[in-house]
Amino acid sequence: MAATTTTKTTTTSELEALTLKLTVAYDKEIHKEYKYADYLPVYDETTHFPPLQPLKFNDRGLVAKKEKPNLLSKDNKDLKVTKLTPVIGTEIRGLQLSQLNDQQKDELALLIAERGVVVFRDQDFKDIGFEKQKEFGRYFGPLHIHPVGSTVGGHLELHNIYLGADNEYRNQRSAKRLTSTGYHSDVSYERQPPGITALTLLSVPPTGGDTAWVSQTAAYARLSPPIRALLEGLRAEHSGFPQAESARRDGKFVRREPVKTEHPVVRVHPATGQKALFVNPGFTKRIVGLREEESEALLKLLFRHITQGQDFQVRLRWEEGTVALWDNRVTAHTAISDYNVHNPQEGLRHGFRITTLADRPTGVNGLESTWE
Ligand SMILES: O=C(O)CCC(=O)C(=O)O
Ligand SMILES: [Fe+2]
Repeated sequence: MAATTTTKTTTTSELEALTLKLTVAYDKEIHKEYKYADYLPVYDETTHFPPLQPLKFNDRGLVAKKEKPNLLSKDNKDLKVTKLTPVIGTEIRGLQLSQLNDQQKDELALLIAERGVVVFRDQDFKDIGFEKQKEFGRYFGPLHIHPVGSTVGGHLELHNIYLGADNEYRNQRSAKRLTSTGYHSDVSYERQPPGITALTLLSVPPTGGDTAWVSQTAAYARLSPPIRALLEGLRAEHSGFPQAESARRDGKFVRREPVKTEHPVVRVHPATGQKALFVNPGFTKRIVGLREEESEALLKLLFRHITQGQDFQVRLRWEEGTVALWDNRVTAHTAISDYNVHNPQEGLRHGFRITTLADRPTGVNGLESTWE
């Protein structure tokens, strides 16, 4: 892999005014003709961020009308809204995310909370430029900067999604396991973990590379009343340490020191009032206050429930122009890396994620997240 180093200075904001030392994580020669070459992954190897501070969060879904008369307007003759499954996932055609007004975005926030994931087809979103993409995300909450991941150019808030033959780091990591799937809720170890995430693919393989989500609202509702009652009184530890440690081991830069947070195991969504399981195999390490064997057994049960519950999951087949938005408070998701990155016929899968931070989780009877 040719590792090239570039230095880039931007001026629009304090963050962007920082001088970033960027190491590209791809082979420039392979992508010379690629339309979205500016979006290929780079590692910023200089900017170190202090811990995240408490932030004000105002859930846009709280002011939305339940019927969503603006987003799902009867006057829009092009609009086609399809439930992808009865339980989770809605697909929308005939609306451009880039054109939505504030009322429509508020209603969208509520729809995402209700349906877990909302998929927009035929979007121009990938072509509106970095600034408009970030501005769209910021409407829903402050943008998260990933502590270790590769990013897009000088835009640290755009988290890169790329697995190519020229990115051996990712390839080798996934080769260690029987399956590449791993359900998680994005960076759930943060004190105020993400609400809405928008994932845009710029380049979609002809087949494969789907994404799957599980409804944590449905996962919670399926449990028997005594187990629900038990879980409602518990917190679980979510940790960013293994991710940071494995990045360091692989020689990657950690731009924010990892944290551990104890979040309620059952979380109440501020806009819908719905209860959802808030544990995931990606980041949840133990249930607080239980003996080790009890915690292991309970997490094993819940992780199996989440990953095997195909009757409350949805799998998205990406198309050119697809953007998927989900609410990390009520879903977990996994990439499905089933294509051979070493075979050019199987294509390039490349995109970027915009992740918005949300509320400090609140559980049943006001149970709050805590940390040391
Ligand atoms: O690439 C994907 O399908 C999903 C990757 C992912 O976990 C994310 O974007 O948060
Ligand atoms: Fe993710």
